[in-house]
This record gives sequence, C-alpha cells and structure tokens, in this order.
Amino acid sequence: MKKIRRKEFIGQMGIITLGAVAVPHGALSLTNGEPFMLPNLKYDYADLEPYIDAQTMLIHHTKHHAGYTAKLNAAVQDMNQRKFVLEDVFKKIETYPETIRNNGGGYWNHSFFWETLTPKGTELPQQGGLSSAIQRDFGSLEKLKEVFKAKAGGQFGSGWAWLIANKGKLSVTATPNQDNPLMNISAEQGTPIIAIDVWEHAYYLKYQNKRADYIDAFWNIVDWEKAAERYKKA
Ligand code: MN3
Repeated sequence: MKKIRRKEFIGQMGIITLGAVAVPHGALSLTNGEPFMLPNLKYDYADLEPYIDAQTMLIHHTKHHAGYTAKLNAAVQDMNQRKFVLEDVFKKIETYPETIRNNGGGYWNHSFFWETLTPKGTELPQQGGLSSAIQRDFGSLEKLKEVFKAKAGGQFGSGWAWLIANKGKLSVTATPNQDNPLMNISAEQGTPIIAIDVWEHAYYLKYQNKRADYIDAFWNIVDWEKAAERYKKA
C-alpha cells in the first residue's frame, strides 16, 4: 500500500484555510527534517451531511487530527531520526515511545479515514477482486456490513473498526485507542481497506450515545472505489 511520508500532504500554501480556522503549518517545522502535515480533505466539511455533520467534521479535522499531527511532530523531533516512515515504524511499534504509538496511529488512522469517505459514497465495483473477495469471505456485502457493525459497536471505549486484507483474505477487526492493524502489536494484522472511527468525538454531536446509527449511516459515504483500489494493492 501507499506509504505516508512526511511532506506527502503538503499543499501549495504555507497556511491552509480550514473552514473558519487557519492552521499555520509553518509552526510544525522540525529542525531535523520535514514535518508531517495535516492533510487537506478532498471535500468540504458539510459534504458528508446528513451522515456526518459539518461541525463534527470541522472539529475532528482541525482540532483532533491537527492535535495528533502536532504531537507526532514533537515526538519525532524528540527521537532525532531523519527517516521516519510510519508504516515501517508500525511494524516494530513496541520499540517506540507511547507518544509515537498514540499520535503516529492518530495521524495515520485519520488520514486513512478521510480517504475512506466521499460525499454520497460510491458503489462497490462489481468487476475485480474486492467484490469477489467479499462474496468468498463473507457471503455478501450485507453480511460484511453486519460483521463490521458488530465489531465497531462492540469496541469497548475508544477505537476503530477495520476491514483488512491479509494475503488476499478479508476480515474485520477492531483496535483500541489509535492502534491499527499495521501495528505488530495488534491482535489481527493486515492491510486496511476500510476504517471507521468509533471514538465518541467522531459522532457524539449528532448521534450522542447511538453509535449503531452512526455505523449504519457510515455506509452511505464509503468510497468503495477507493476500497477496491486498496485491495488491489494489498
Ligand atoms: Mn477521531
């Protein structure tokens, strides 16, 4: 899969306007290399309405994700390493400080999540590997959604649920906090294909305690074309 390196998301401008909030990216500069940058979204905060509300998106991106980004850069700076590729770090995450695990995971997971979503969603391509793998490994797309909902709903406290591929085989798993299935400490490992953030900050403003409704709504804005592309590269 595509590796996220520092600089990957750098835009044309030093300051990227995010709704009403301006994030001065220059402030994140590291002395020993380039910083990780908060990725721009390919859609506006209101574009995922009514499934995810604009205010949740704004706060999630400009406060939560920006926070992980800043803390990751601070943690990387402390380590004084020149080359820092998150996917490589995740493979031996137990050798890194807790701040790298939490904020590196937070940075990567949110970058992945934004790209899992698209306004109005797209259809699962009927041609190609992902569609037939879903049939083979779950029986149907509806069955996959059931399994996914149970995992995402059953994650105690904060965390994520994932559709992953391991040697082509699909499965659904959940991880606590900001862990992900690329981390060698995760119970079930594989290449992420789809993810849902089930931290309360991802849904509480609109759905309050009704996490199940948020999970149901999520499918309306999943980018299945992106998922199929990820599966092909997995
Ligand atoms: Mn989140």
